[in-house]
Amino acid sequence: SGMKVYFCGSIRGGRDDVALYRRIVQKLQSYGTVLTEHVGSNELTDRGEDAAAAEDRAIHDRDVAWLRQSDVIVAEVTQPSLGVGYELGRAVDMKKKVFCLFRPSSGRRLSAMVRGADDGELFVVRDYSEDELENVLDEFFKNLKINTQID
Ligand code: 6K6
Repeated sequence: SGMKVYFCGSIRGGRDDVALYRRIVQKLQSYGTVLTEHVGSNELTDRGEDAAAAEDRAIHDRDVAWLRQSDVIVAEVTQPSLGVGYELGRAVDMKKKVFCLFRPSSGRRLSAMVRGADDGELFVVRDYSEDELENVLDEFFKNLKINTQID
């Protein structure tokens, strides 16, 4: 499959959900190439210490280039992250297909700027619980293949 998937999840916003990000990345790899595997990496902390010498500018520029190359953006938005919010805004501007996953069981309320961006087509927000994760992704990618010619 030649589909390029860009996955967004919190890094400096906090790594509470990293185990879930790993699960998402693993599932996404069954649909295509995941450009941002590191978001699900256990070695990466919220200080981003794995960046070592990598400058923030280099991270930003590479991620924006990957966003541009991607066919679809999947974001886990339960843990608030400025970087993820920024990526979603850039993705909307690029008219990319965006799928946001939010867990109401967190007790949080998703930002109106993300929830309110849902247009039922290019930008979709899906509330889910952890046990539904794989099914929710399967359903989304099944419809994506029907509605677009990406495979
Ligand atoms: C480089 C190599 C491994 O780790 C690093 C350092 N940090 C980042 N590397 C790659 N992408 C990053 C890094 N920091 C943020 N991002 C992007 O922003 C990711 O694609 C995430 O979806 C998002 C997280 O933003 P913050 O604000 O929570 O850090």
